[in-house]
Amino acid sequence: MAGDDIDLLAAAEQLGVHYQTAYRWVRSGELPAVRVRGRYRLDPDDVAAFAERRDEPQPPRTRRPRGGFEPLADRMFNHLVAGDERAARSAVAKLVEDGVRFTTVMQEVLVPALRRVGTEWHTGRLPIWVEHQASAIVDRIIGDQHPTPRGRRRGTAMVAALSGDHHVLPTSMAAAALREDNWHVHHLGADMPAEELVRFCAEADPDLAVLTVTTPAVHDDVARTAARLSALGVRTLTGRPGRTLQELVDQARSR
Ligand code: B12
Repeated sequence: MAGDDIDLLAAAEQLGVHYQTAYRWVRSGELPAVRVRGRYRLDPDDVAAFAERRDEPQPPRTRRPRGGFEPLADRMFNHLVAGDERAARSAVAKLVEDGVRFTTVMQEVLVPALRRVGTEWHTGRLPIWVEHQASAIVDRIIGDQHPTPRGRRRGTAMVAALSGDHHVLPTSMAAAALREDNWHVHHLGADMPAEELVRFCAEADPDLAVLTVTTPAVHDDVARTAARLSALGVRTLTGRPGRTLQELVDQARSR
């Protein structure tokens, strides 16, 4: 190593991370370092190369379970209906640990299970409290799995549903999918007054606005708000029931 090597603190500063984070990377062997008299020394070129590698957006992982997702979605439905939060959470955690993207888990496991809950509730086979409990469990699962990808952000996005639409889960899923695809996301949730949403975008100037729609009653408001956001120069995407999170991610990427 050349004489201008640096210590771990300087490397952490160069990488813009906490000392402990840099230490963890050194210990795991991801960040090259040598020990001199009990202290780590690093080559600044190695640190710069490491920073560059981290900045590259990660290729999406595409693992699928051997038996496909359908049986997993059925089991998830059963866990949600039984209120078995531990089983629901650990089923999702296991898939993510096995390398399935969380966006895929949401779309292929949580969405079909929720749809089935909706159908059974609508036809009177399930009481409303089961639907409420199932929604609360899914809400916490999305919180558990809050994606924090590495690398450069693609841009800033705002995700919300307008006043009159109380379905917050599709907005949480859209926010999580965009986060997993390296967007910095402002998640404003559901039932958001159009006026406030437009004001937020005027001030925060996001690269992308995503309006999620689940209740048909808000369609006209959504169209009007999308037009106002576009007039502000904010690219706006509108989602509908049945549209997928992968479609959202693809549309967000294409300019
Ligand atoms: C949970 C739930 C509720 C909960 C919501 C709680 C919460 N924390 O979110 C509560 C109890 C509040 C609720 C209330 C109501 N609900 Co509700 N609800 C549901 C349920 C079971 C799940 C909703 C959900 O999360 N869906 C998300 C899913 C599963 O996927 P998705 O809709 O395809 O959404 C995808 C897209 O939006 C995509 N996406 C998001 N953003 C973007 C952006 C882009 C650009 C793209 C491409 C994609 C995209 O992401 C999602 C996942 O892929 C559904 C069942 C269902 N089929 O969805 C009923 C359902 C939506 N509800 C329904 C109804 C009728 C109501 C009520 C009117 C009931 C009532 N009489 O009060 C109220 C309306 C309240 C209101 N004003 O909004 C109906 C709607 C029917 C219709 N077409 O009008 C459904 C379909 C149930 C049914 N089968 O009848 N509901």
